[in-house]
Parts: sequence; C-alpha cells; structure tokens
Amino acid sequence: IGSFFQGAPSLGNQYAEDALLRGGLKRLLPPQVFAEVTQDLQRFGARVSGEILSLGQECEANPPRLQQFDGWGRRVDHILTCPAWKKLKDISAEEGLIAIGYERKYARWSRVYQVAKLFLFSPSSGVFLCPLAMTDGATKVLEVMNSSGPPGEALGHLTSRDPEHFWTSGQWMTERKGGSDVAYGTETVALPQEDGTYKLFGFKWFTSATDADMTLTLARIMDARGSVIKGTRGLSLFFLKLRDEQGRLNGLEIQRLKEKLGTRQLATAELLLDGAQAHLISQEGRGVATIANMLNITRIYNAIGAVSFMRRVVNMAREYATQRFVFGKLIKDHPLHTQTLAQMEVQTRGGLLLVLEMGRLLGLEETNAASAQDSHLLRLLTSVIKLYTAKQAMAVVSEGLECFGGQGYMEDTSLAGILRDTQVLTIWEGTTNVLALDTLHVLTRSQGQVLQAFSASVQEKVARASQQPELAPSARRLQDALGRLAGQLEGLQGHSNSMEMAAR
Ligand code: MFK
Ligand code: FAD
Repeated sequence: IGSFFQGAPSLGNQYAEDALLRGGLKRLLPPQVFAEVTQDLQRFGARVSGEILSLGQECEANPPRLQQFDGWGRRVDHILTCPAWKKLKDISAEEGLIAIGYERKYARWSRVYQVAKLFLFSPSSGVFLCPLAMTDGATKVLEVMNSSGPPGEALGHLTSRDPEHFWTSGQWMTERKGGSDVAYGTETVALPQEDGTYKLFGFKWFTSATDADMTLTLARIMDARGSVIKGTRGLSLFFLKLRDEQGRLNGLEIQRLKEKLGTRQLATAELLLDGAQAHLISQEGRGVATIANMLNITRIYNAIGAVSFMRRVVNMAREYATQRFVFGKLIKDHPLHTQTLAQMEVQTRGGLLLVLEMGRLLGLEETNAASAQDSHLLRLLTSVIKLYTAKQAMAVVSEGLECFGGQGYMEDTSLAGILRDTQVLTIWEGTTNVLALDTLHVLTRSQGQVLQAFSASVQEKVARASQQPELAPSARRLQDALGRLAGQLEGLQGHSNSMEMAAR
C-alpha cells in the first residue's frame, strides 16, 4: 500500500525538442546563419532546462526583500535579491540576450535569432525576461535618440556581454492616477538645474525590477513661473541612474515592495522621486512618442513571454501524458485528452510563428531594409500580438494545469507559479482594451494603410501556400476568408475615425 509514486514530467533540450522553432528559423534565416545560430541554440536549449531552470526556481522560492534602514537607523532602501537573481543577470550578459539584437552580427536576421533565444530563456528564467524587456526597450530609445553624455554612455552597458559591465533598465510610467492614461495620470515634475540636468519630484506607483541600474521615466518640465503643461504635450522623457558609485539612491525613496499575485521573483516597488537627478532625452513635450519606442519592444517581449509559457506548459503536459495511467491506459491514448493537447499545441504554434514574424519585421526595420508594408505591419501587429498572445496564454496555461489533474494546482510542482506569472501579461505594457484602442488609432492615423499591408501580406502567404499541393485546400479556404475580411475591413475603415473618437 502506498508504494506508487507518480513520475514527474521531465524537460529535455528545449531547442532540440522544438521542431517548429527549428523549422521556423530554417525558413527565415540564410543557411549559414541558421547553421551558426543552431549551434548556439542547441547548447542553450540544454542550459535552460538545467542550470537556468534551477536558478529561476530559486528566485521563486527566495523573493526580493526591502531593507529600509541600516542598524543605526539610517534610511538605506536596499533591495535584497537572491544570488540566483544576480546570476541570471550575469547569464543574460554572457549569453548576449540583449547584445545579439544590437551587435547585428547577422544583420537583419539578428532579431530573429534573439527572439528564439529569449523564447527558450523565458519560461525557465523566473521572470528575468521582464528586466530584459525593459533593458532592450531602453536600448532602443537611446539608440533611436542618438543620445550623448551619461544616457549615451549607458548604451554600452546595456548591450555589454561582460557581466561586470552589464546594466539593466527600468521603465517608470505608471502613477497613482493612471497607468493606461499617463497623460492625465503623470504628476511628476522636472525642475531644470543650472548644469543642464533636471531634478525630478513625484511618485511612481509601479516600478518593476527596481534593482535595475538605470531607468527611463516621464515628467513635466516646470517653467520659471512654476507652471507645467497638462496632457501628453507636457510630458518629456528622462534618463536617470538609480544609485551613485557608493550605492546611495539618487534622490529616491522606496516606499514599499508590492504584494503581488505572481511575478514574486521581481522587485516591484512604489517609489518617491525626491530630487532625483535626471537627463532629458526626448524633445520637450515628446515624452510619450519617444517612450513608445520602448513600449513597442516590451510589448514584443510580452508576446515572447506569453508564447514561451504556453510552450512550457504544453511540453510538460505532453510528457506527463506519456506517464500517467488511468482507466486502463496512458492518458495520451485517451482521444479526448489528445484533442485537448492538440488544441493547446495549435495555439502555441500559432503564437510562435507570430513572434518569429515580429523578429523578422523588427530586424528589417532596424537595418533600413523594411518596405512600407513591413513598417505598417510591424506597427499594427505589435499591439495585436501583445493582446492576443497574452489572452491565449491565460487560456492555454490554465488548460495546461488541468492536464495534470490535482497536481496542476500544487505550488511545489512549479505549475501554479506559471499560471500566476501568466496573469500579469494581459495587464502590464497596456491592457487588452487599451491595446485594442491603440490598434484603432493606428488604423485611423494610417488612413487604412496598415490594413492594406496586412491584407497584402496574407495574400502573399496564401499564394505561396497554394503552390504546395498539400496546403492548397487550406489556402483556398483562407482565400475565401480573406475575401470576406476585405469586405468587413472596408466598412471598418469608414467607421474607424468615428469609433476611435467615441471610444476616447
Ligand atoms: C514578459 C516581459 C514583458 C515586459 C514586462 C515589463 C514590466 C512592466 C512594465 C510596464 O508595465 S511599463 C508601463 C506600460 N504602460 C503602458 O503600456 C501604457 C498603456 N497606455 C497606452 O499605451 C496609451 O495608449 C498611451 C500612454 C500611449 C496613450 O497616451 P496619450 O497621452 O493619449 O498619447 P497619444 O496621443 O495616444 O500618443 C502620443 C504620441 O505617441 C502620438 O504621436 P504623435 O504625437 O506624433 O501624433 C502617438 O502616435 C505616439 N504613440 C503612442 N503609442 C505608440 C505611439 N507611437 C508608436 N507606437 C506606439 N505604440
Ligand atoms: P487602469 O488604466 O485604471 O485600467 C483599469 C481598467 O480600465 C482596465 O480594464 C483597462 O483596460 C480599462 N481602461 C483603461 N482605459 C480605457 C479606455 N480608454 N477604454 C476602455 N477601457 C479602458 N508600470 C510601469 O510604469 N512600470 C513598471 O515597471 C510596471 N510594473 C508592473 C508590474 C506589475 C506586476 C503590474 C501588475 C503592473 C506594473 N506596471 C508598471 C503598471 C501597469 O503598466 C499598469 O497597471 C497598466 O498599464 C494598467 O494601468 P492602471 O493600473 O492604471 O489601470
């Protein structure tokens, strides 16, 4: 009695086992590039299911703590993170998780390679993808703005492969009054100083990865009469370092760490800015438009994270189905269970193809090789893919937990943590409805050109598919669906202006 113990699902090499990822890369990359990145990803695929997974689990078990005072009563506001969290930062540098995208060793294909590597890293990394997302987003802003001085110098740290030199960045937008509506919600003010820097005063309500080295943040520049401009036109973008060489905070106080449903590995704080020294990096009043460069990168990371969580849960559920024996056979041999697994697999595969496509488009844009159609697609799909994959991830991960029966609900199987960490993906970096409105905004602003780009891109893919006999029937069905969509889009185009105005 009691001698049976269920085997735990095991994880193999996450690259070697992912035929779709390998196939997608083979399709998108030139043969030489594919051969080189495959070597790296094959090695990394083993590292993520061994060392990196253990580190990620250690971070979940040892969440960050805030030490507000030293033993002598001085305010220090130290965020104490576990050694595994620090090691994940070192690994991120060594593996070039940010550097790959900016060294551009593989020109336009570098982003595809980076997306694949982040996708493998994410579900093992104890949400370290979050600081990396903000780091990549900050790098993008500093590169686009061609910043000089301290912000320009930061670029070398953000893209470094040397752990001693590597920095991560925060992204402080949300205040108490509003995270979606930053134009109304931002009360932080920036006072110009004689040396050309600014001092920031305000309160940021959510700041994740507050152990980062630097951040980008929004504030309103105060004029000599003490006035600020309200709304979006009053917002400018600033760079600041969190601590000085001695580790003292730069005019900041950490009010407290947030008590969160998930992402507990991550220090998310409420922060008082009390004279933080900062550098203006956007044109005055162009803060939102400038930080949008960051938002578009972090939204792509959000989609990578969402698909990676789906992939992890489906892989584990599939493996478990080969071990769990019920009603006289393994659960993999129960057709109803197989159908459930198949539906989850389809969602996951669709998501993976979408994020690889984002890597392709981003790579084209960043190497000046994008056509107008590519640029329109990139702008449109960034919001759509963020909102869609986040919603799907909640559905797939929840279904995935059910595939383990009661064990899926247990904390110490690590499955419950994946569900908790997935729930945030629909909220941060723009909620679903806010991104839906952004999509409408893009439609209106481009006077329908983004839709034409989308339609043309799908047409091209359908035409290619219809040349392969085994895909021809599906291509015909897609062709019919496209015809119907075109009719609906025409109607939508006409209404989008008034819809957007009404929604806002
Ligand atoms: C798994 C890893 C994932 C990463 C995790 C990171 C941790 C979490 C960090 C966060 O959550 S950071 C906070 C994220 N916050 C948001 O996502 C805010 C959501 N709200 C929006 O996106 C609003 O739509 C927005 C703040 C952008 C609206 O602001 P406004 O003030 O109403 O601005 P408006 O008028 O829509 O846009 C101002 C300018 O920016 C316009 O340009 P122009 O002035 O030239 O006309 C817009 O076209 C431009 N813009 C806005 N969004 C853009 C954009 N441009 C390009 N891309 C975009 N996405
Ligand atoms: P609200 O804007 O108040 O939204 C409430 C509801 O209203 C939502 O359902 C929303 O969809 C809806 N809504 C809002 N506007 C509209 C509209 N126009 N039409 C229809 N519906 C609308 N922020 C940072 O800046 N930096 C960080 O590092 C950071 N880290 C975070 C970490 C975690 C774990 C979490 C949970 C949040 C973090 N955030 C961070 C904040 C996050 O970006 C915001 O919470 C998010 O953008 C939503 O803003 P809000 O909380 O003000 O919600």
